[in-house]
Amino acid sequence: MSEIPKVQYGCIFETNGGPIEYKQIPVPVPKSNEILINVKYSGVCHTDLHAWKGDWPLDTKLPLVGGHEGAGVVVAKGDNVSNFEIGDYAGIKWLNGSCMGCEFCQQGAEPNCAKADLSGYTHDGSFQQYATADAVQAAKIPKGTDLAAVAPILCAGVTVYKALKTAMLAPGQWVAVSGAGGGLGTLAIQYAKAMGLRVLAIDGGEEKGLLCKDLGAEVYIDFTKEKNIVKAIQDATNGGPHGVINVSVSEAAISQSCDYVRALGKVILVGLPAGAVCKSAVFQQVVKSIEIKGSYVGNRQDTAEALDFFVRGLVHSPFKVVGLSELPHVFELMEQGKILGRYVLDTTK
Ligand code: 8ID
Ligand code: ZN
Ligand code: ZN
Repeated sequence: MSEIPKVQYGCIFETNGGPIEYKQIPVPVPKSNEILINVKYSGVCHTDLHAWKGDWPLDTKLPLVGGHEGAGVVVAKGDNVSNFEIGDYAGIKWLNGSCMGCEFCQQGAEPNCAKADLSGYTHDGSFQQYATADAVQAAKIPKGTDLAAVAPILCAGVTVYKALKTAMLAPGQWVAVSGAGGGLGTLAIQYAKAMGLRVLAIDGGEEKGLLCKDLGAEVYIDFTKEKNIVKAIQDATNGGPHGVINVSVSEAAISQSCDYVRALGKVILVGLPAGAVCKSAVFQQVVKSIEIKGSYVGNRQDTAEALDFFVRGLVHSPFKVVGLSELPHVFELMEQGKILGRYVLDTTK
């Protein structure tokens, strides 16, 4: 066993929207129920940007180390941990831990637990070289897995896989992915295809269009160019998609999905633009009998299933690796909508 240092490099901020400092910070000590993971790579999710800005109606801890798509190796564990051994590969997810005793935890809906502890939000996350995770919720990653490539599966992959399950669509039906060129969207296209669905992708710009098509979307709608988005989507899908996975960070795009979805269709809300409201015309909603459902990450079973698709080579996040110290730059690009797929941080740089 390699020795665990007392200090490490991490990205930390003291105030929401304040400077993000890449500096030496203490290595956390795992509690009795926790494992200590030497994080090798961490994806950067748009949620990390929301956490830094503090634009959601839920307080973050401060100071905070963000990050919740961490993939690494177990280097220490608390006395009560029996499901991980030193040397195992483990993943840090958004849901770091939960009470395991409330009505939601009891039915496997741990993300909905009122006491949910969130990585990179209420619990220091994966933008550091060593991070702690509740062993019950930490993801099991098979040994030999490419840790950079698997990182985006831990939030983006699990989330879109769960959203597609929530939509309960049948093979051969159309699903629209709104925000298809981003971290969640690029994986949603591939999970949808692997589940036998036909994919219409919506995002902005030619580069994202080429990427979406490359990943398996049959149709691409460029929201920055298309004048009548509702008509274009309904025409391309012969009456509207049977389901919509909303992963954009746009209130307008979310409300619009209630307009173009097919009768009896499912509108799934995943993206969380600050202060947004989903507007659906009651007349249309009733006459078309559409469903609007929220979907929030996934539970342990969803995680295992989403990882299985990755391990079998069915889904692969288009990602770019940069050093952990580059996090502020990655946030800038993300804010401008310039990221194709995901950025993954190498914690050694
Ligand atoms: O459990 C959950 N519900 C969950 C889990 C993980 C992430 C929710 N999220 C939320 C994040 O907090 C964020 O609000 O999902 C949203 C998307 O996360 P992401 O995929 O990590 O973000 P991104 O990589 O920046 O991709 C967003 C894409 O949306 C496009 C952008 O161009 C970008 O490619 N987009 C935007 I902004 N406006 C659009 C529009 N009007 C649009 N695409 C189509 N139409
Ligand atoms: Zn996330
Ligand atoms: Zn609970």
